[in-house]
Formats: sequence, structure tokens, C-alpha cells
Amino acid sequence: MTPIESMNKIRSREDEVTPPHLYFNRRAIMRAGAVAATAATTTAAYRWFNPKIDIVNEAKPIANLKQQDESEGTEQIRGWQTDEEKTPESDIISYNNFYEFTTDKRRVAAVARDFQTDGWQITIDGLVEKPQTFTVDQIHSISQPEERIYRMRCVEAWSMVIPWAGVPLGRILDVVQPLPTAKFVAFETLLDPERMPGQKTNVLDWPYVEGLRLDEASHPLTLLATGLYGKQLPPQDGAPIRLVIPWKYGFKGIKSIVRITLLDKEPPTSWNRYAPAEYGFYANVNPQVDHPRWSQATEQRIGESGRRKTLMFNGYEEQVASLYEGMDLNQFF
Ligand SMILES: Nc1nc2c(c(=O)[nH]1)N[C@H]1C(S)=C(S)[C@@H](COP(=O)(O)O)O[C@H]1N2
Ligand SMILES: [Mo]
Repeated sequence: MTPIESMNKIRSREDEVTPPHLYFNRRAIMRAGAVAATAATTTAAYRWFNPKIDIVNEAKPIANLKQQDESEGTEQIRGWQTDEEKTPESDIISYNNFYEFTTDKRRVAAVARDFQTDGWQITIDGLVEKPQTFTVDQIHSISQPEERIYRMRCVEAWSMVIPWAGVPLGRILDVVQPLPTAKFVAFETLLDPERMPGQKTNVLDWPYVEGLRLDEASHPLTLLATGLYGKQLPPQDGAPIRLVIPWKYGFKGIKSIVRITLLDKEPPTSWNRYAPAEYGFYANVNPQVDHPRWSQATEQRIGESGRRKTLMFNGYEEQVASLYEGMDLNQFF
């Protein structure tokens, strides 16, 4: 283990038990009479000088969160959890892509800190029997929120393991009842440049939009996430509700969703519009299909030192490959 790795380990363990402000006080007292060069002292110094670790998610716990049943590894087989080490919460909430706030990954949390999501509503309309508008509480009452520990692979070749909390999107679609003509699902982020200052720039066309085929959207792995590490999503991770599709590149996981519309044709998607030669509609993780400007064969797991091999469908091949039978996977990037 490298020093950084062991530091990360200690850091994540202590994050679980002590809020940072208390931790600093306790450490300060200990340091007064302490012997230097212990791992704990190194960690305290690291924390002291590295501002990113001041970021804490102070949101409320997700009420009534269902933990997965680990008996006989069933949940592993379903892909709902993994043996791989979870990325520390402090990393998940301080290294983000959310262009509505800033394109600087390490500053999203600070810029988004005061993003107000009270009274948030999400409308589902289009080709459905019963169009409807939901609050996050109503989403939770349709299906008990569950914990899902998924790998997350960004198209930029970094990855994390994130314990999400959320509700399978398919359960919500069952309530609105897609019409037989519905084949695709379009998603839209909030458009409000006053609350999302990045929308005053033209790095992307706003609002951010994404899409799935209806069968992808209804797949049991596809999650409408409302939390991580058992607490409500912090703004930087897409509060109060975002999409998670673990076998696709991270940009498909659209954040802060206000509208979901069922359609009979493929909807436009933000990154495909921006650079059609670089980002496709499907965007399934595929180590054999390189991005035009870099390889997708390996990835940097945040908190690890070496690189690891990227897995086909991000390791969910068994669960999702049948969705793409007969398609040329090298073409549908
Ligand atoms: N609305 C919106 N959703 C978004 C993005 C964005 O810029 N805006 N970035 C995407 C990208 S590229 C990634 S990798 C993931 C990052 O999610 P995380 O910050 O919670 O890890 O969010 C995705 N969803
Ligand atoms: Mo990404």
C-alpha cells in the first residue's frame, strides 16, 4: 500500500465516526502532547492542509432505506452490490462533473453549496396513460428506497464505487403506464441560470438533456437516485434526484432532473449534440472502443494509485448484454 492509499483508508474510516469539526478539535488536543510520525498524525496534517476534505454532506438520512440482503451473494449476482472497496464519501462529494455550476471538478461542491431544492417536483409526461408530477417523498412512497453499490465510470477514464440510495426507475414508470407507442425516455435537468450559474455560459446547450431506450430505462439496475452513503444527495451530486445507469458512461447519469418524457423516437442528448463524433446515444462502457482522443481500455479508480482494466459494460455484462443482442457494439458507442 502506498502512503496515499493508507492515508485514504484511515481518512475514510475516521470520516465514518467523527464529524470533521469535532475531529479537528480532538486531533488538536492530541497533537499537543503527541508523538510525531504516526499514521494518525500524518492524516491529521493532511486533512489540515488539504481544503477539499472540509466538504461534508450534512443532509438528512434517507428515511426507511432498505439495505440489500447479502445472503448467498444474490445481490452480487444481480449487480446490486460489489466486493470492491467503496470510494470514500469525501472523494465522491468533492470531485464532480456538473457543468451547470462549474467545469472545475474540485470546485463544484463549493459553487453548488447553497443550491435550493425545497419543493422540488419531477413531471413525467409524453406517451403515458397517466402523466403525473411527483415530489421526492412521493417517489419514495411508490417504492421503498434501496441501497445500490455501483461502479461509476466516467468517459474521461476515472471511476468510483458509490453506495447510492434510490428507487428503480421502472417502478415509477409502472405508475404512469407507458403507452405501447412509447419506445424512448427523455430526461431534462432544471433550467435556472440564477440558481445554476454555469448556465450563464455556453459550454453546453441548456438545459442538459439525456435519453434511454424504454427497455434500458425499465432495467432493474437503472436507478433514480436520491441519496448516497445513506444521506440525501448533496447539490454537487445532483440533488435532489438524478439518474444512475451503472453500465453506461457517467455522462448518461443526468442530475437534478425536473422532467421525464416518453417518446416514440430517440431524443437528443447533450454530449452527443456537443460532439457527435465523440459521444454516442448508447454510451455503454466498452474497453474496446476508444474515445477518439484517448484509450478506454483502463481507468483511474479515485483513491487508488495504479490503473485498472475497464470492464465490458462496466462489469454488468451478465445483467445487460441481452439488451443489445444483434447490435454492433463497436458502432453503437
Ligand atoms: N445535469 C448534469 N448532469 C450530469 C453532468 C452535468 O454536467 N450536468 N455531468 C455528468 C458526468 S460527465 C458525470 S461523470 C456524472 C458525475 O457524477 P458525480 O459528480 O455525482 O460523480 O454526472 C453526469 N451528469
Ligand atoms: Mo463524465
